Amino acid sequence: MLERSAIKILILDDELFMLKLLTRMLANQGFTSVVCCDNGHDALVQVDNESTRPDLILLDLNMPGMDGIEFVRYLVDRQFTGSLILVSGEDERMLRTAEKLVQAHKIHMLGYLQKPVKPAALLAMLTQWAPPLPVKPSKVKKIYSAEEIKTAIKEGALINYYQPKVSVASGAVVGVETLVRWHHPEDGLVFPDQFISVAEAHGLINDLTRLVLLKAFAQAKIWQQAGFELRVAVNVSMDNLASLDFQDLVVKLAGETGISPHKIVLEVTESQLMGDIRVSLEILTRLRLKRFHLSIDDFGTGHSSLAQLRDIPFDELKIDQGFVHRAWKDETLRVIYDTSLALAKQLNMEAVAEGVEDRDDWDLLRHTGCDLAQGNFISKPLLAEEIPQWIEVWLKRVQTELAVADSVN
Ligand code: G
Ligand code: G
Ligand code: MN
Repeated sequence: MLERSAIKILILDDELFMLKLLTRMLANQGFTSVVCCDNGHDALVQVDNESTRPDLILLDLNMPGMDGIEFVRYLVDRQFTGSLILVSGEDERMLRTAEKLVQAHKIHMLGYLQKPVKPAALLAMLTQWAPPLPVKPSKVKKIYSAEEIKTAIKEGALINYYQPKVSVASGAVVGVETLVRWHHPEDGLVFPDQFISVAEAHGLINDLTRLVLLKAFAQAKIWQQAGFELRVAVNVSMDNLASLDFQDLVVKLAGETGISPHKIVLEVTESQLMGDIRVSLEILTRLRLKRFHLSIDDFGTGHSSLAQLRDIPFDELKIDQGFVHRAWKDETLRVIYDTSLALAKQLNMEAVAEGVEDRDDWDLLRHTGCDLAQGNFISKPLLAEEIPQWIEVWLKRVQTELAVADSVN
């Protein structure tokens, strides 16, 4: 561990008073290698010179000339590997937004401090400082060509994973969401964000979805015969809903496998702006009439929106993970989460919270009466054959650790 006096700290703030105050606070705690700058240009000179390059920067957001956000962009250009603490008089929401931005740029953030800065808060943040890890060359996400995806579909290299959805009140395992992955011969496990949009753009999404549906329905049958009553959800791209053949396909496949429609959920996300929605509306309405369940996925993001809620008879609303994880402690997220939940209830839909990652998230769902939960706290997506064993372990966990039954009457 580096001595406090050896950690190079740069303070960038246009107010002389703040520079003095922070320098004093730091010195009181033994941080004595401190350089002050009252403008971004001077600070960049420090960053550019290897001998003065700081390990840690305390950065003010609001400065005349180059503001804090612009300064961060220049740090990115310079591949700055040190850490950052934002110090600002802006309100909490503004600071949180700035923090998100910095993190999106992959610059290490220790956190933000609101002015007036409390010495204890500053110290708490400083003690989290650690030397940067050696930079690994960041793995560039490979995007695959249409030809490669076509081959993968043809050769059956796409494998369905299944992520459990459980009842928040009882802990019962209600169903699973099918999430497709590609078992690539050289690259290993490839995730849908690396091939779904290419499949959509090159007219391959129908073939892909047909394969996913076929396997998911066959699997649903196997579970049914083994005594597991699971609803099986499949993600449907809006591009799938461009031709009336889709509804025939779903009805036919369900009929052939002998799965009753109410055991099947179609999760719909609108990934691009729709032109003519009459066809998709007709498909979804007819599927709903046949008692297939319809779910609006990633609610609150992109185009999964109020207009869709108005137009399409959904049975289920999935609150996007971006509004669930940490909603128990973040006021803005909490308001969006509560509102989405209330919308679902008032429109008689089941609410599913996605991205439940820890016990605090789970407890929020319990207190607020969300219907279903999905996320890594419950289980990551699994292979079909792992599901029975997982259910056994989960039900034990429900009884012991989660003590769900005690408040369910
Ligand atoms: O876990 P994950 O990385 O698998 O999923 C990423 C995204 O890919 C999710 O938004 C999910 O809706 C989407 N996705 C997963 N499987 C399918 C599929 O079979 N079809 C479509 N259209 N999207 C899918
Ligand atoms: O279809 P949809 O966009 O809802 O797909 C769910 C996505 O979220 C998948 O990529 C899945 O792997 C991912 N996921 C599932 N549970 C969690 C979780 O608890 N946390 C995070 N960050 N992602 C999750
Ligand atoms: Mn989904």
